Amino acid sequence: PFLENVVAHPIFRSGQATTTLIDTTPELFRFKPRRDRATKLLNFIGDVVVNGNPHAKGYKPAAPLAAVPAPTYDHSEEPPAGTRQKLLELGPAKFAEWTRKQKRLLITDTTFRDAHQSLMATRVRSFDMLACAGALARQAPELFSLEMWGGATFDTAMRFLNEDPWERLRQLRAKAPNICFQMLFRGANAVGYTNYPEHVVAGFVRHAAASGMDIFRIFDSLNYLPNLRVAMEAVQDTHAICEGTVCYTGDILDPKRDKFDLKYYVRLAKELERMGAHMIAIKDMAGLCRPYAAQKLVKVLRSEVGVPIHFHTHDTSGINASAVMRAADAGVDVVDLALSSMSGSTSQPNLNSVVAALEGTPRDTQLDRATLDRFSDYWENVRPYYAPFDTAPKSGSAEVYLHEMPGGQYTNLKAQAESMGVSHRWPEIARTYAEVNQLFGDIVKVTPSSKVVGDMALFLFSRGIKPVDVVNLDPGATPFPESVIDMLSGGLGWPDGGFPADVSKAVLGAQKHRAAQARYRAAMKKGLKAPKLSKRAREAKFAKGLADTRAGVALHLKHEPSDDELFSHLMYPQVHDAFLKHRKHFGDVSVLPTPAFFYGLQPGEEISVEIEEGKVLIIRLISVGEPDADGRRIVNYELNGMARDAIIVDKS
Ligand code: 3PY
Ligand code: ZN
Repeated sequence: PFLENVVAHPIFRSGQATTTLIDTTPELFRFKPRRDRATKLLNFIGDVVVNGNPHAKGYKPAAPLAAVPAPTYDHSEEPPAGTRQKLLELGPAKFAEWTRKQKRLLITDTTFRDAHQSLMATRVRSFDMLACAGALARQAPELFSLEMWGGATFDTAMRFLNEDPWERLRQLRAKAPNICFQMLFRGANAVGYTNYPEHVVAGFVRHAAASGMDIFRIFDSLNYLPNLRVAMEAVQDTHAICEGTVCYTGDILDPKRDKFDLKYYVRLAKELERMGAHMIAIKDMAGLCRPYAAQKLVKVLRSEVGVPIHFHTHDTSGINASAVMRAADAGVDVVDLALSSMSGSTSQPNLNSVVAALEGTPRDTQLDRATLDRFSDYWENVRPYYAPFDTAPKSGSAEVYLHEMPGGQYTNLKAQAESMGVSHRWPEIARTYAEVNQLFGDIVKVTPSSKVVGDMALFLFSRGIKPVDVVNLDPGATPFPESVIDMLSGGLGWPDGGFPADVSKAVLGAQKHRAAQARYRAAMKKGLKAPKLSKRAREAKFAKGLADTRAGVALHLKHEPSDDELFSHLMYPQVHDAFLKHRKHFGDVSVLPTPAFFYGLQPGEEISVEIEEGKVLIIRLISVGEPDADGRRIVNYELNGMARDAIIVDKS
């Protein structure tokens, strides 16, 4: 573009250009893409104004939503060193030792990931995180980590927010270079819903670590440990912490739920330690770990394994801050909490209040509560931007001990029930979910196994089939959801003891059931035995697989993919295609303030948009014209004080 500008400039064309033309003619540096970017954004806003954002559920705020000021800080000051510097200095094993030696309770802030995944269907945009991340890095550098990536964020960023998840990671990293970043990684499912080839899983881990990820919490939705091996080894080849995860379900205090007793969890944790985990997470994704169970579990795990224990829970019951306190008493090293205004209900317990509860005690967190309160205030004011997605229960409920749904699934399944017009029968659906869990033999329920239980529950409910009657159906004759067939066939791995044979046979039919049983037996025989490869050998093996995969993706995209594009495509091919198309058409819309992104502007409303550091567009909506014969409307703006318009097709 620079050369185009030079060649097009009147002085150059007059033949009188000298080398000083470049120094004396600043407009040469104003490239067309900048104008393009403004035009694209005006088209996007115009489209939202005229047609609505297809992902905003038709919601329109009554009055314009004001910009929320984030906590301020001195931009010339570097953030103080934090856990990230410690990790880079010590390496993961020594860092874990340091973690275990801390007397204070260490805290992971989940506000940027699980809190909004559980409360607001994972809709929080990078914009609102970036606005406060720089201040957080400087004012709360004692935090152990920020959980800000993985889980459902990868999918929703592209699918609903038209954002690039990799850019989110790097932009946040730039704002907060001092606190460890943490992600949730679904073992062999990476950040998707199905199993990916080994080179894809390992490649993804590597690229995430290189892009700034420090702590990988790796879990399997059936606690099937062979599914964790590839990701765990891949993390061990980087600078990052490999956090092996035990998903918690059932109730260790209930002798009748003996499938998931204390021994079960201890066995898993020890196995994970043997597999090289630097830390162990207890992942209580549904908030089922009751206070006294948490105390017992942490106490035993802490004495049975030598690495730090990291406790994750949800406050769905309303009582799980107490589980955190009991875990703290029992010596847990790190706990997950969310800032006050993003906590409670299906989200994590309240970070600020736990800090207050421990002040002056041996496990004082050494975090400054007044500072954290300012960040909570910020989120309290931002939260109304996400009103159409903010559908979590208003209070805690002991119903969770019946249905055992993970925090993030509850609101999704409820919305699905609503769209089927059966939300008034929610208690029956919740009961069906619990019965389907028993039908499958009582399994761990977390993405993606929780989705399979949900799919089956809605399938049976909508057909009026009782879960206990499934075993009496003609084998293989009912069109069960694909996800159910896949899980019972071993597509997600295996729960302890496999799936009940009568259910497997009824769902799969006799022949497929026999094949599934053979696969189960082979898997049990193999167990965790895998060819022990050196790091070099692993790298070579995966490099070959990835090179072939990359060539295929290049063919599809019609250009050589960047690593970001490669892994986004591999996780979600169609969603990524749609994302690229949107970006080509409208540019990078992540720079827009959230109200403008979801709800457009109202006449007279003005926003400032920083399209890159120091380059700001002031956009004011003036008016929206009537549609012409072809349904086109003229949207009038002022852009940096100059009249501009966009022509938008009204799709109504
Ligand atoms: C996810 O996999 O997204 C989860 O949050 C599971 O709890
Ligand atoms: Zn969670």
